[in-house]
Parts: sequence; structure tokens; C-alpha cells
Amino acid sequence: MFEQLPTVPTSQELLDKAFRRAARAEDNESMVRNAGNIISDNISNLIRKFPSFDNLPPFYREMADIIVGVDAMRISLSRLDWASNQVRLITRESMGKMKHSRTQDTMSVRKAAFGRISSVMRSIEKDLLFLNDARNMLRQMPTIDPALPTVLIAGYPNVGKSSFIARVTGARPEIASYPFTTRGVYVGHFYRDDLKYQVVDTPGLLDRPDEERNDIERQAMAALNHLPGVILFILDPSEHCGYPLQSQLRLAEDMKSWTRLPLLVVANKTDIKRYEEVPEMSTETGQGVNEVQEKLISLLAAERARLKSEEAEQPA
Ligand SMILES: Nc1nc2c(ncn2[C@@H]2O[C@H](COP(=O)(O)OP(=O)(O)OP(=O)(O)O)[C@@H](O)[C@H]2O)c(=O)[nH]1
Ligand SMILES: [Mg+2]
Repeated sequence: MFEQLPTVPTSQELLDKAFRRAARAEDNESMVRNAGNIISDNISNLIRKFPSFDNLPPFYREMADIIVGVDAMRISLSRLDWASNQVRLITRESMGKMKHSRTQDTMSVRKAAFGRISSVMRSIEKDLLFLNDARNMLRQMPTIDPALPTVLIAGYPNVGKSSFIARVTGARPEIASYPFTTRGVYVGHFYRDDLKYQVVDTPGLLDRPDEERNDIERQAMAALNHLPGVILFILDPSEHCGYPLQSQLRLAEDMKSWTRLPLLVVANKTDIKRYEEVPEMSTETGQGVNEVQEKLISLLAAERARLKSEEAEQPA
């Protein structure tokens, strides 16, 4: 989604580029025009490449807000816009002055213009650095295709969510024996009968109110609230994850109450503890994993059929 975001240059890089180009000009007037244009055009292009956050699909908007902060990005982008206008203004003013100056005076007008342009650029130094960091973080966000049948993995931390996506897709997520190993949303794919499926791994969630959720949990909520698909809710009845089964079951019940998506509850780590109330699997030994995958595929097919018939019922 954000793969196209360009690197954001520093103030110094922009100034160097502008002054280098200016040095090639014949006279002071062209020097100021070239330097000014390069800076204001570069900044304007940069602003245009950042998405207008209001028009982003809700999942990406919310993720961008959690990961970098949409307001902070807006403020920095508007300061860049201000700087670009300032540089245009300084350029125009200085060119006007030079028209009515003797040749020997145009040099001092040019020097003054370069000084003012440099100080405008210094004033947006922090904004450029911040936007470059933001760009680097946004680019790591997964691109999720809303048209593909999608499984959203949910559950408490440390229950084996990433182990599941590693088993059924080519994704190689970090898997570790402590909670909140997964700190973002990741996507993997598998094929069945020439159909491509998308599996989304999310960070663990605790059974607690939304106001108390940390930024890692909030990313899981963004995926579960905004993406289409079916939810695979993984329990760890062995409680090796470090959390009581009762809390995990409460979270599952809570999720059922607010989600509109079909939700399949399964028990993992059946190699250490059985729990026959729901389908069982072990992402360690692989036992039961295929059966869970088949159940998800039929749930997705049923969901597709349901959405199709809903569409057909709606008058065009
Ligand atoms: N015995 C056993 N251990 C498992 C099984 N599945 C996962 N584990 C272990 O449980 C721990 C957590 O696995 P992860 O896949 O990282 O769990 P997660 O739900 O993605 O965890 P977070 O990303 O922290 O939310 C790791 O030490 C795994 O090796 C299983 O079926 N049996
Ligand atoms: Mg994980």
C-alpha cells in the first residue's frame, strides 16, 4: 500500500542539490531561479506522494495512525507546504529586486536569497526527518488484497498464531515462547484448487476494554475490525502461553459479540493438553492442522456464497 513512498531527503541534501544546480547558471538571477525552483518543486512533489489519509481504506488509515500518527504527519506535511511557498516567495521577490539592480548589486541580492532559503529549510529539518521515519515504517505495512478469501488469526498472546501461519503458508514469522512476539500485522498466502488464499497473522489480544489496549493490540483490532474474511480464534488450553483458559474463552465470547465475521474457535497445543469442546490441533506436530485449514476453506466458501446471494437480492 505504501511501497511507492519515496525516501524523504534531509534539508541539507535538498540545499546541496539546489546550490549545486545554481552554480552552473550564468548569472545571479538564474542562480536564484534555479535554486528556488528545485527546492520548491522537490518539496511539492514529495507532499503529493504522501497519501491523503482521509481517502485511505479504514484499515490502512487506522494502522498509519497507530504506527506513526496521522495528525503528526499532517502537521509536518503542512509545514513542508509552507516552506515550499516561502521559497517560491523569496525567489520571486529576489528576482524582482535584481531586475532593477546594477550587475554588481545582484550578487548581494542572490546571497541574501540563499541565506533566507537556507533558514527556511533549516526550520523544516525535523519535519523531513520525521516524515522519512514515517515513510520507513509505513512501507513495512502489509498489503492486504480485499478481493482474496482471507483468514484472520486471532487469540491471546503466545498461543501459536504465528506457528499456524508458518504451517499453512510460506510466511516465516518470528515464533517465540513469550507474549507479544508478533508486534504488527503480517500476511501469508496458500493455494488450493488454483484459488489463492490470504492468511493474516495479528498480535495477541488480552481480554480487556479497548481503552486499555496497547499499540500492538490496537493493530490486531484494526485488522479484525476492518478486514473482510473469517476469523480463526486460537485457544491454548495448556495455558503454557501464560494466560488462563477462562480469560481466553471470555475474549472469544466478546469477539463473537462484536464481529460480523464468521468465527472458528480451535484449541492448539493438543500435544500437551486435550480440549475436546472445539476442533483440536498442534502447530508443533502438525496434527489436526489440515483439518482446521479445510474447515476454514469451507467457511470461506459459504461466506462467499452468502455475500453473492446478498448482492443478487439487492436491486441494481
Ligand atoms: N507444545 C506446543 N507448543 C507450541 C505449539 N504451537 C506453538 N507452540 C509454542 O508456543 C510459543 C508461542 O508460539 P507463537 O506461534 O509465537 O505464538 P503467537 O500466538 O504467535 O504469539 P504472539 O505473537 O506473542 O501473540 C512458541 O514457543 C511455540 O513454539 C503446539 O502446538 N504445541
Ligand atoms: Mg505471533
